[in-house]
Parts: sequence; C-alpha cells; structure tokens
Amino acid sequence: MPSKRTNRARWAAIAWAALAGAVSGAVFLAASELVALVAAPGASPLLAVGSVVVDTVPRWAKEFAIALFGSNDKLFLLSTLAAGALVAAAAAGVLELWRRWTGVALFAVAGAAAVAAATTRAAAGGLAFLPPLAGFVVGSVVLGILVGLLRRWRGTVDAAPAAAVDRRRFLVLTSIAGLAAVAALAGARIASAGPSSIAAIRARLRLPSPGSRVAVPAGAELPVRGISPLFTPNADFYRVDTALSVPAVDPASWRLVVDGLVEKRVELTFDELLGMGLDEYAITLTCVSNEVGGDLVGTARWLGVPVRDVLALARPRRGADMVLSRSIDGFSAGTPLSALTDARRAAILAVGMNGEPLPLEHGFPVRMVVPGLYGYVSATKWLTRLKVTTFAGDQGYWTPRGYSAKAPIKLSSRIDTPRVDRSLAPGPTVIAGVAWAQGVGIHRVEVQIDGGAWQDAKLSTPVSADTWVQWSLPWDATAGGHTLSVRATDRDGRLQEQRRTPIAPDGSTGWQQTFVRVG
Ligand SMILES: Nc1nc2c(c(=O)[nH]1)N[C@H]1C(S)=C(S)[C@@H](COP(=O)(O)O)O[C@H]1N2
Ligand SMILES: [Mo]
Repeated sequence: MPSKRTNRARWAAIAWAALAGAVSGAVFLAASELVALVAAPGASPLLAVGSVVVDTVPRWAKEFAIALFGSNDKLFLLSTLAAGALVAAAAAGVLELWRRWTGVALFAVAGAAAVAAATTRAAAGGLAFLPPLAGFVVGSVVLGILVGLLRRWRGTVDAAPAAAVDRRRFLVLTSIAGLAAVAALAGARIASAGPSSIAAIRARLRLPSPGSRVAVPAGAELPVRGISPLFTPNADFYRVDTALSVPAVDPASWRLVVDGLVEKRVELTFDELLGMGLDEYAITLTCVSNEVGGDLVGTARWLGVPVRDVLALARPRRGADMVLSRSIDGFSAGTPLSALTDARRAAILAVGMNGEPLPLEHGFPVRMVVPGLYGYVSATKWLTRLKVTTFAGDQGYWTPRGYSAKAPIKLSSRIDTPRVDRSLAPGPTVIAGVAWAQGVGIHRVEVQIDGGAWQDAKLSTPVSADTWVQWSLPWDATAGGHTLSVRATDRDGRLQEQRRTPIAPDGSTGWQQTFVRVG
C-alpha cells in the first residue's frame, strides 16, 4: 500500500508536470506568433483556429457571444481559445511525465490542426504552415527538456544533494521559459496592434475629390442633446465582421475581378477604379443583428463608384440574378443583380467614408455599400471579387448559417434620448431619436408616453430616402417612472411592424419601448 508520503509526492510531480506543460504550450504559442509576425501575417495558430471556430459555430452561439460581449466577442473567443490551449498543454505535460513522447504527440496533434486551419484560410499565403510548425518544434523541445529535468529531480531521493541541483535546474528553466513566452507573446501583440504598413499607406493616400458631394439641406440636423448625429463619426461607426484580425490590403496590389456569367472578365486596379469617377452618397448602413432599439446602424457619407458602371464593363449575361461579392478573407455576400444595376439605387463600390479613405476596419481599400439591404447580403469589406451568378447556384456566407438569402432592411425607429441608464430631472425635456426606411423614406414618427395617445414627432429634413431622419418630441417630464414607445411610418404609408420577431433569419421587428425614471 503506498504511503501518504509517496501519494503526496506523486501529486506534486503531476502538478509540476502540468506547469511544465502549460509553460511549453505558452512557448509553442509565442514561437508561432513571432514567426507569424515576420513570415506569414495572419497565420497565427490562435487566429487561424479562431477563424475556423467563427466559421463553424452554430448561430445561437454567435448570437450569445455578441449579446453578452458586444464588440468584445472576438476578444472573448481568443481568450477562451488561449485558456483552452493552456489547459491542453498542461495535460500534455502530465502525459509526457507518464510516458515519453505522449505529450509531444499531443502537441503534434494541436500543431497539425493549426497547420490545417492556417493553410485553408482564404487569405493564406504559401508560408501559412510555418508558424504552427515552428511553434510545435520549439514547444516540443522545451516540453522534452522540462519534463526530463522533472523526471531526474523526482526520480532522486528528496534528501539527496543531487535532488537539490535537479530541482533548481527545473525551476529556473521553467521560469525562464515561462517569462520568455509571456514577453514574446506580449511583444507580438504590441507589434501586430501597432500601426501597420497598410495604416501608413492609408494615411498617405489622397483620394480624388468627388464629382458631386452630399447636399445637406437646412433642417437636416435637429439641435437636440443626446440625439445620434446625422453622420456617424468613423470612430463611432459600428463594426461587424468575422475577421479576427483586420485584413491588410495594399491598394497598390489590390485587384477587383469581375467574372462568372459575364461576356468579358474584367480586372481593375485601384487607380482604374478611382478613374471611373467618384461621387459622394449619404447611406444608412444597418446590420441584420440589430435588435429593435439597438446600435448596429449608422450613416456615413460614402465616396464611391456605382457598381453598375463596373458591371457594365463585364456585361452580365442573361439568366444571372445575383452578384456574389467576395472579400480577401473569404467572407461573401449574395446581392440581387437588379439591386446593383438599378439606376435609381446608389449601390456603390466605396473607397471613402466621411471624407477619409475607408478605415481599415471598415474595408480598406474598397467595399460595397448598397442602400436598403442588410450588410451581410451587400456590404462586403476588403472586396476582391464580384462573381455574377445565380441565387440557385451560389450562396453568401451567412445563408447556410441560418439567415435569408435576400434581406431588405426593415423599417425601424429608435429612441436615443432620454436613456434608460441616465437619470432625468423633472421638467421640460425632449424625446428624440432616429428612424429609417431606406429607399422609401420616413413619412412620420409617433411617440407614445405611458400608453397615452400616439403623438407626432417633428422630423428633420431628409438628406435622401437612403438616409435616416432624426425626430424629436418635447416632453414635460414629471417625477416617477415612465414608459416611452416609438413607431414610424414610411412614405408608402406602411407602419412599422408591431410584432416582435428575432433578428434571424432576416432582421428584427417590433416597436421599441423604454422605461425612464424621472427625479
Ligand atoms: N469581409 C467582410 N465584409 C463584411 C462582413 C464580414 O464579416 N466580412 N460583415 C458584413 C456585415 S454583417 C455588416 S452589418 C457590415 C458592417 O459594416 P461595418 O463593420 O463597416 O459597419 O459589413 C458586412 N461586410
Ligand atoms: Mo451584419
């Protein structure tokens, strides 16, 4: 029967082995991040595996992460993956102590999975296999050394002088490896978060001035504190995409390919696209994931070229009814061909946003913007290809993941102020917000206070039918709790749908209701 003492010693050895494994795992990750930094940007195992997770998680998991963490959902995913990797690495340490090479074998499985993930990404270069491979080699060597030292230390009698030496060797080497891994990981993060060469190229880029600018009529902006500005500043514009790291696309090597069901395959450079003539368009962009009252909506002055001008160069064939736009990172959106060729609809390839080149996170150097269609079926960022095709033969990224193939933006309205989370003093105040009905325009916005009569709000002068309008209603707020509701009617006389429906499969409906406490 093993004594208490040997039992305790066994558990101590297992704990040390787990630590050695976790440290070796950190070294694995750090080595691959460093190699990724120089040899194959974007092929970091964590990012590559994370991207595979993003592409394969069920819809409810994605919605849960966004609901819980908002724009931090990516950080949450990467932290979870890193934590999982360290736990697995600790297990590899214990395995390696139990039997030589078994821990290394576990590292090999992880490395192979990471190589598979990195090399199958849409943007993968020829060296994408290198970072995970380098990580595996360095991580396994460290694992072998640390567990070897641990064996020698635990194999000797505790009191023997040799044990003290082996113990010190193990502890010193484990600490050094751990600290080096943490330093390298932090360094790699800082280096990849710092201003990239593409950010510098963007900063130097001067776009030609537009042939026409957005005309902002008098009264387009209501002077109400707390209301959404007519044009959302780039820094505040919502961001939604599947990219764990922002794709770096150099305009000098950027090409747009137009192919598929066309008379002539067309390839355009960035300068050729700019040469087609740029105009400015005020368009409200909306995400299908926007809950009623949510903030995944924004308006910008987009600078761009009509998509129909580019399609005209390629001459779509009869029978085509969809354009599959593709991003450098593999995302794709299926847009009705008719929405892109319709001369009354300003579907554009945008290069500028609110007077600047597109920010990197918003699709630099070229993205699509189509008024009236949710972003996932139209607004492809980091655009590289337009494939003229059919709905019968092709699908955009989100269609097999539970969202409709076609998704016009639903008429909606939002209360910006007063806000649930701010206290309000009794007395005269203003209830205000925004409303949108792209392509049609807003006819009326009504507000209901505490279940009373619906009251007409004042509307701002619309910039265009594709732009949201602001609305406001003066209110003499009395002390106590109040319920505020809003609903809009479009210029075709259609009232905003009252029934609450979820965002999937084609956008939320319902009237926003908020509760405010006055006094
Ligand atoms: N390459 C790429 N483009 C994309 C997406 C994406 O995941 N990848 N998401 C789309 C979605 S769902 C929306 S709502 C808009 C959001 O654009 P924004 O991030 O500039 O606001 O981009 C669209 N374009
Ligand atoms: Mo979206």
